[in-house]
Amino acid sequence: MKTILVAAQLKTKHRGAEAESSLEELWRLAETAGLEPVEKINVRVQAWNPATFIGSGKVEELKERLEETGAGAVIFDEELSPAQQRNLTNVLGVTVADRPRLIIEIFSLRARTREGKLQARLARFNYSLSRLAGKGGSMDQQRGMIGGRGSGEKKIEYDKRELRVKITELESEIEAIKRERGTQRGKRDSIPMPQVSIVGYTNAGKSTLLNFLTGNRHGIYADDKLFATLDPSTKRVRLPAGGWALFTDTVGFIQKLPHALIAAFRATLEEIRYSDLILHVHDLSSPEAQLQHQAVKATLDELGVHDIPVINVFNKADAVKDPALSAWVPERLHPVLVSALTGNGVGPLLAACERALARRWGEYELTVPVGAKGLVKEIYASCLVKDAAYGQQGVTLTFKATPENYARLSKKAAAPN
Ligand SMILES: Nc1nc2c(ncn2[C@@H]2O[C@H](COP(=O)(O)OP(=O)(O)OP(=O)(O)O)[C@@H](O)[C@H]2O)c(=O)[nH]1
Ligand SMILES: [Mg+2]
Repeated sequence: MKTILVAAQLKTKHRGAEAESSLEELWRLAETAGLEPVEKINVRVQAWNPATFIGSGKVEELKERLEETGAGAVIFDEELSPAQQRNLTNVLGVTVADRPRLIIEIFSLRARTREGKLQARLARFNYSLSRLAGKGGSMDQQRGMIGGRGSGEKKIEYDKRELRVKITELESEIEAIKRERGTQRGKRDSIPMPQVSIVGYTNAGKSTLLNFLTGNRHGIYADDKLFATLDPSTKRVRLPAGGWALFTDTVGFIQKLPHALIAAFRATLEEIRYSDLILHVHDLSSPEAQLQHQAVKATLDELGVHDIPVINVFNKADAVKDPALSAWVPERLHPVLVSALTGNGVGPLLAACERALARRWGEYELTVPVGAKGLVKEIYASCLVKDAAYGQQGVTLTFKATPENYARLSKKAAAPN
C-alpha cells in the first residue's frame, strides 16, 4: 500500500538532521512491513495540536498530498495519542499509524519461533492496553451512544479487562517456554561456560559477526534489513587460549523502541543481564552511528543492565570510505575495529573477550585424582589452564575459571565417582 511518512517537530527545537535521519529509518521500516513509501514530509509546528498532532493547515496539505499520490496510509514518526489517531483517520479518510505501531507490526510479521510469535502478540496487547489506559469518562460522549450515559466507559472497562486476561495468559505461556529452554540448556551445558551477549542497533552486523565466529556463514539469518533476526540464538565459540564461551545473538535495538515491545521481550532481553560480557556492535559505516550508540545505551539502561563489562565493537570497518565517519568515536570506548564480513580484526576481538572474561575469573589450583580422566578434559574445555604438574595423587592443575565453575569442579574432584 502506498504510504506517506510524516515527521513533525517544534519550530523552537529544530533538529532537522535528526528528524531527517529518523524519517529515513521510518522509510526502511515501512518497506520491511511490506508497505510502499512514496513520500516523506518533515513538518515544523509552532505547538502540538492535542486533537490532530499537527495544525489544521498542515492536515489540509497532507490531505492534498494523499490525493495526489494515491496513498492509502500515513505513518507518523512520533507516537500519536489515541484521540489524535482517531481524529486524523476521520479527517484524512486513510489508515493512520505511528512508529511504535509499525515496529510492533514488523515484529509480528518477522517472528519465527513460537516464543517470538507469542512475544509479538503480547506486544500488540500491551500496546492496545496502554492506549486504552488513559481513557475513561471523557469517552462517554463519543462511545456512549447506545444504551445511554456510561456505556462507553463500561465498554472500555470491559475491553481493558479482556486485554489483561489475554496478557496474563500470554505471559504465563512465554514464561513456561522460557523455563523449558532453561532446563534444556541446563541439561545440554553441564559445563558452565561464560556467557557473552551480542547487542547493538538493528542492522549493525550482530548475526554476521556470530556467523563468522562460528565459521558458519549461513548459520543465522543475516540480511540488509531492519530486524532481520528477532529470535535469539546461542552458539559455542572457541577462545584463543582454548576455552569456550557461549555467544548469544539477540534482537536488535532501534530509536524509540516501543515500551510495549520492551515489556514483551523482557524475558529474552533480561538474559543480557546475566551475561559475563557484552559485545556492543556498531555499524561504523553508518552516518548515524553516534545516535545509534546512544539509543542502544539508553535501552540497556532501561533493561537494568549495569556492571557488566562491555566491549565496543565497531563493525563494517571495511565499508568506511570516509575517515570522518569514525571521528566521533571517543578513546574512552576503547573501540575494537572489525569487519564481520572479511574477518579483519576478529582475532584481536576474541583476545579482548578472553581478557575481559578472565578478569571475572579467579585463579585456582585443583588436584585431580588419578582415574578421574574425564575431569581433566572438562577443566581444559571450560577453564584457562596455566599449568599442570603430575604427582603421586594425580595431576595438579592451575587454571582460571569462574567461581561457580570452580565450585562445581572441586566438588567433582572430591568425589570423582
Ligand atoms: N560491508 C560490510 N557489511 C556487513 C558487515 N557485517 C555485516 N554486514 C552487512 O550488514 C547487513 C546486516 O547484517 P546483520 O548481521 O543481519 O545485522 P544484525 O545486526 O544482525 O541486524 P538485525 O538482525 O536486523 O538486528 C547485512 O547485509 C550484512 O551482510 C561488515 O563487516 N562489512
Ligand atoms: Mg541479526
